[in-house]
Amino acid sequence: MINKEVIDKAADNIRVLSAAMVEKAKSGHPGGAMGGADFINILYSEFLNWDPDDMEWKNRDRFFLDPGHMSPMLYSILTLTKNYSIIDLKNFRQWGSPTPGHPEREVSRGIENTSGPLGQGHAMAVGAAITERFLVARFGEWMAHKTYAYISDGGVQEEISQPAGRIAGYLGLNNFIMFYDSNDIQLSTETDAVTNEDTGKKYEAWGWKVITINGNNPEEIRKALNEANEENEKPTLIIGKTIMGKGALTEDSKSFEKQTSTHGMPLSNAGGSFEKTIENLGGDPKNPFVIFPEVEDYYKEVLSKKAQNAKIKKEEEARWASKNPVLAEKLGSYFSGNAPDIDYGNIPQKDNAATRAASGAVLGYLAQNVGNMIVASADLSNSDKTDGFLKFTKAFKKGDFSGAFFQAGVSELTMAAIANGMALHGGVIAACGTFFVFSDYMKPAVRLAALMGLPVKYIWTHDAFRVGEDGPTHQPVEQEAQIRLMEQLKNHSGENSVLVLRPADVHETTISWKIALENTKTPSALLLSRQNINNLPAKDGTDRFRDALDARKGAYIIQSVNGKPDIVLVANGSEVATLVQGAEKLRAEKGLKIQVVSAPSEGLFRKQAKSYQDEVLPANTPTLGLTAGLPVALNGLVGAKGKVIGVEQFGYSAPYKVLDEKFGFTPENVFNQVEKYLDEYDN
Ligand SMILES: Cc1ncc(C[n+]2csc(CCOP(=O)(O)OP(=O)(O)O)c2C)c(N)n1
Repeated sequence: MINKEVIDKAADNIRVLSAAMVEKAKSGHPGGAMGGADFINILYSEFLNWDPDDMEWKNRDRFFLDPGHMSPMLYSILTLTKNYSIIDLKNFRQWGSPTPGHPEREVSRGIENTSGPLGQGHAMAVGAAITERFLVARFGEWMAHKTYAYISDGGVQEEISQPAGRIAGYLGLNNFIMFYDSNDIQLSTETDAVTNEDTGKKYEAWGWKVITINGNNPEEIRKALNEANEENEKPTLIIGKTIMGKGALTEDSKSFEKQTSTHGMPLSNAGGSFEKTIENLGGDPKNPFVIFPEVEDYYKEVLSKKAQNAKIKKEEEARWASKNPVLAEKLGSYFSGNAPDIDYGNIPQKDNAATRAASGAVLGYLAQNVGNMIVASADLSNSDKTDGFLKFTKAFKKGDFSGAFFQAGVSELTMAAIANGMALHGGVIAACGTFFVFSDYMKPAVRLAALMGLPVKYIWTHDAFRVGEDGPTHQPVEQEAQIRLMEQLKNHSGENSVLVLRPADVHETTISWKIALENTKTPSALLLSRQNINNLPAKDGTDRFRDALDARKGAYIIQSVNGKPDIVLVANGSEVATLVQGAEKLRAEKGLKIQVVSAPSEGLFRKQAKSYQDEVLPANTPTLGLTAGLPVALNGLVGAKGKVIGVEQFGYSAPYKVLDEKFGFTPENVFNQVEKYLDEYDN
């Protein structure tokens, strides 16, 4: 029988620590953390399965926090579980501390996901829950585990919650349990200033089981979690009505609960009394950073039970592994995070095809040769050519996760956040596709993938105005420059936070997929053409695939000259083929010595030796770039005296060949522009 008193004491301890952290840091969010303490305490002590001695244990239950501003609650519970120290709590929000304002993924300490941008945390959890089902379908129920998410009013209001709720309900993710901390207070107002929806009914309509409880009552929490754990058809939403700032008092010992001001500032700044509150919660205002002795003892017991349970589960795994050595090895390789071993030269490509079609061909090969890849599309699989993958598998369905395709529906941001959750869960390679122009809808999740260093693959097709008649709404112009900014932004390991590849023909597309799959440290983006592109010429006329392997250096010479070139022409994607044609004419009619360069990734190129960079883009040589995007996308490559021909306005609706003419993306215009530029350069 669990001692009720110690349970309440532990929750109060979380409140004391949370309030104290924020007070000491002079910034942060105490109110929500204090209200959620009862739930988090019951979840961690009685339900969540993990191995305190092996935090990265692949079969652990996952806990995803959505409102990252409630980090004090998470750090406090993870201090009771010995993943953080009191010193870490005292250094909350300080330079170099492991306790940043919003949690940053650190699995070894129990932080599954970076959170802060509201809504994404629980959508990532949906991705983890899907992944668990995917793996269970392949390796067996012995590796089943639960995924828990914690959401708040802000997350429920965010747009992303709609498809996340729809998808979890549609797929019948009964392994997914979400607690909604419903305290009726948000940042600047109470919730009734912005909403009167019946959230429970909304989730029920999506196919969820919904349980409403007093979220500060341990017995009700326990009962709801038990029910949710027994549910075998649907995801469960536990709506916990909680009290913001539970236990807070004013200077004259009146209640200071349910105050909007406690959302985002220290209690004393918010109008309450830190000292009175700490006393009220059983702490010592002069020394609040303390784990109460009985709570310490209690959590010691909790941890030993967790370790014991994990041991039993691991023994079960060992029995399974000894009976299924081949599967066990496969499972190990899936969780290694290593790139799959693929013979890329064996992937058949049709000459002169669109790079999206070439990507589809690669995906078809991967579907048959990589057992742990999940590909998604936001209702564009036949256009973004992720159907190349789908042809060899099937889409996930409620109760059937034996396929490997995720039909996300029209919900790009959610798809990207779910892909993040898949990568966070581990054991799979996640890829997702849509039109490049709609990468704008995905950006917040791409940014988190970049920050967390998740190797998600983005398949962005229809990469330029050549989508044609669909017009400017569908014609990316500034998108390449935007995503290439992320190539320049370093992650906390000092790497380019995103790898961006815009291949120039079908063979470079195969190689770009190779580079993307071998990039296991950051997200990779493939920018792919809608229209056909002529294969680039092979250097000695024999093996273009072999030449394209040089794409690994980010930029490489397609056509070289003896001695110093008169001009270097540089581009990526389909513009390289246009340069090659223009160069032909210039050589024939002007006798110029022209070096043509394909530069699928400036980020990769800048990592090469200086001597290589100088060879590809020699200094003091006229250099002209051609891009179907904003010129800034190539400015860094052409250098100070270089020139870029690009697109500087939104597109127009017309057949793409007409647009090529109108915008000057023709060999003739390359010819004219080079002449003009060389005149300017010399003068
Ligand atoms: C996408 C996004 N928009 C805005 C914010 C800023 N923000 C942080 S918390 C919050 C209000 C949410 O309140 P709630 O989720 O109810 O948390 P509580 O007040 O209960 O702590 C807002 C607008 C954010 N973190 N993320």
